[in-house]
Amino acid sequence: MSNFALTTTLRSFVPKTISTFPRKFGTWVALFSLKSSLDLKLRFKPSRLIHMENKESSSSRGALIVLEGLDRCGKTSQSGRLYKYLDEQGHSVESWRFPDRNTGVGQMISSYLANKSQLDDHAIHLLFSANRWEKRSLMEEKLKSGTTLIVDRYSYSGVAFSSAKGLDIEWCKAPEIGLLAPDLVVYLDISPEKAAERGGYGDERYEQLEFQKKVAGSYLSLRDSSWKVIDATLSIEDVEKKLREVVLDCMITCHKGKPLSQLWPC
Ligand code: NYM
Ligand code: MG
Repeated sequence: MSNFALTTTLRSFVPKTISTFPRKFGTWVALFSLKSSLDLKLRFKPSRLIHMENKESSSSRGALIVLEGLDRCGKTSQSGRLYKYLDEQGHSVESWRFPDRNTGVGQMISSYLANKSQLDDHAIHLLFSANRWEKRSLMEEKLKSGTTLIVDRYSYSGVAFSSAKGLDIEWCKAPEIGLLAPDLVVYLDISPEKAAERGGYGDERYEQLEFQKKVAGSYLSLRDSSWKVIDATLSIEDVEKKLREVVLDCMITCHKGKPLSQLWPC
């Protein structure tokens, strides 16, 4: 593509009202050239199987990127590295995680995970869900204002961990209905045995091999073809590289106006 054609194409992606246009424009040029150097083609695949009711009108926005996986799969390190990279590239990006232990609900969850309090399995499931609901409107605001969110665990953790305890999977999904659907779910794939070898588990509830095996099974039944699965046993750098590729792809689609949608997959 000639420089002129590339410039014209990019201009049509960038709202004229963005006051940071020159910086953003440079960023997107960098992003596109990085992508072409990776020889990646834009993929305009249909949205994953998600109810599309309450569709938002198309406008440029940030991407909702979710990282999922077993405990010790490397999600938290990779979220941090991805955040740093995107931030340095000049993107508006934030790093989030669930549970968000800073809220009142989050503190109840934290105390439960630390075995300092006991709760019925259904009750703690609903608290995890409430913890996402209390951040929902802020999440929507950030995305619409153009900020990309990298989220370490989301609804899939909620369903995978609770259903691994034996709760009905449809019951587990129900309180998540209406939360924002991720634009990308990346699953960092590692066997429960290999994850357990990684410096051992901490003292938190759920950090036990037998339970993690059940969680791995639950994740498997939740996965659909839209998930990007990355081998989490590769080197940190290789995982990071693969992660960047799928994330940049997704960010472009959202920047071009992919509508926001809601959980849950049909
Ligand atoms: N967890 C996390 C759940 O059981 N349900 C949820 O909805 C979420 C978001 O909390 N073992 C579990 C998974 C983890 C634990 O998360 C704490 P982390 O990412 O290890 O701090
Ligand atoms: Mg953990």
